[in-house]
Amino acid sequence: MAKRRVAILISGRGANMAALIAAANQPDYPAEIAVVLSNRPDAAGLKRAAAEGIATAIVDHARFGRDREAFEQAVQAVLDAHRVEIVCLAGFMRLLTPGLVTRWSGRMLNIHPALLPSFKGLHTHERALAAGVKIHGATVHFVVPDVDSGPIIAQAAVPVLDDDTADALAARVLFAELRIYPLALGLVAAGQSTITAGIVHNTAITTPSAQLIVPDAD
Ligand code: 4DW
Repeated sequence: MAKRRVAILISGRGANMAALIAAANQPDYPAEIAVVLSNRPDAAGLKRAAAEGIATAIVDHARFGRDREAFEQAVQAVLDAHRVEIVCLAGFMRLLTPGLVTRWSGRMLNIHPALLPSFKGLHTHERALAAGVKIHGATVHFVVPDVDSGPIIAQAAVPVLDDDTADALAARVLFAELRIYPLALGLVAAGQSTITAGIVHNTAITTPSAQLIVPDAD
């Protein structure tokens, strides 16, 4: 089977990007990374991707001023040039307009460092600690115009420990992120994640234990 061609959009170090690249290096994985695109010319993830032999592109948002549509046209041109079929946001920090998001409906994924719909937005680990929740985690979802609101593809849970700091909790959640983002992209690329009435059905997951992802925290 032909592999789905994926773009990873980053703004920073690309921790999740690296996990997706590692997964895509496996022969049986249903996706290949066609291009890594950054809106920041200095994003450390660009060098990391290039070192893996992956094409990289920079679309510097600062060059477009307030014109988000011109920025997104340049992004779309890169996606077209690399014949991209699926887009993964991985620490990408530019809010995308409904125009681009709708164009990629059902084909654009994001990872959020919380168990959605709890803790949408920023500073999720601080807010989870302040709320006293005992289970926290990460969510991979399809991107819709409303931030952190799209259909949920996969989630991973981590425990919140009594003496946690935001940094310690963030590290535990990141470990979970690195597990579920490749899993979720694999499901979508294989056509095993379908959206019906806003709900994702993961048709290949048939046992409870296959759905419950609780990475070993230590
Ligand atoms: C996200 C949402 C909003 C901003 C940054 C990140 C989460 C992931 C994401 C990126 N682009 C997106 C999403 C999303 O979930 N949904 C859509 N697009 N539609 C954000 O507001 N960023 C601001 C800039 C921050 C910076 O440059 O540091 C901005 O003004 O774009």
